[in-house]
Amino acid sequence: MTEEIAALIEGLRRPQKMISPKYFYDEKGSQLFDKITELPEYYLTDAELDIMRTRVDEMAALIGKQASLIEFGAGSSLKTRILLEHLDDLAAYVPVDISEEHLLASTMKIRGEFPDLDVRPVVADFTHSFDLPTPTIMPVKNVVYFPGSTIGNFEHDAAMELLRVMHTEAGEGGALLIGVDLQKDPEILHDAYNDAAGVTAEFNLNMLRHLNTSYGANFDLDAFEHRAEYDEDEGRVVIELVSQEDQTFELADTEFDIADGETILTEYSHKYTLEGFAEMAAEAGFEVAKVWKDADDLFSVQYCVRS
Ligand code: AVJ
Repeated sequence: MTEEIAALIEGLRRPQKMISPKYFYDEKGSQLFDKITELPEYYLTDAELDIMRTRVDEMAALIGKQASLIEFGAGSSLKTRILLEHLDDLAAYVPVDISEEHLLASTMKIRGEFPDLDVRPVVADFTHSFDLPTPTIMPVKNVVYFPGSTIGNFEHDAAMELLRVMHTEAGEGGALLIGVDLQKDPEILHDAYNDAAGVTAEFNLNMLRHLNTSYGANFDLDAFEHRAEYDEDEGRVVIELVSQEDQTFELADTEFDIADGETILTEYSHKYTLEGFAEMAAEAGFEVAKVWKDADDLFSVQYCVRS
């Protein structure tokens, strides 16, 4: 049995069954996520893009000349391209992703659009420290870029670990530019994860389809329902699949029982206060030097320097 299958089985054997959100993103899941980003209720992408478009010159000034931009994730998103367009004097752009296929596709796209940029992709699991490539030009500093509030998927301890990896990769004099979603009116949060068109529900259920087709599972997709609720005390949206009956399912020749009303946790999406995030950043050795927010204070992009 692979380590990956063992981890999946371990998650499903817990009192609170869970499957990692990384299983959302097969081809269909990635398409559904793109659709989510276009939903009227899903404010995150619009707000972050708005911040990038209006404040990118300030970001470029802080990043400075001849920096190496290290993106945690494959990159080639619109946000990354806005940033790259305004950083005309980068030593290198280093996208880091665990999926080689994904990474090479986005690297080709970026190279096509930015022929003068030194693009140095790294295949690595960025939750652990990794070796950086040696660009042709010696960078003045490293700036880690982590957009999308993907940090929100990680529970506190894991988020701290990730911030520490970023601190390591940033190195002496380095910085972090990170998208951080903010705590807000619970109704706005509820709607963002319970859209009227049902795309988020489809995205959540698609995880089971993905496990059926690629991991030897036999989930009955009609016997589960999407649930997303904001837990105000924990400051996070809890996304689950709720079993609609007492049933049994299989994954990699292992059987599991799930009761009527029992849930499988598929994702946390943590929302932060500015103080709460600054505290975590400080604990990882970063000082928040600048915070940009959209006009409605929904989302933030933060520039953190090694303290
Ligand atoms: C990609 C983790 C930022 O938490 O909002 C969107 C994923 N899940 N709708 C988020 C997601 C359901 C998204 N992140």
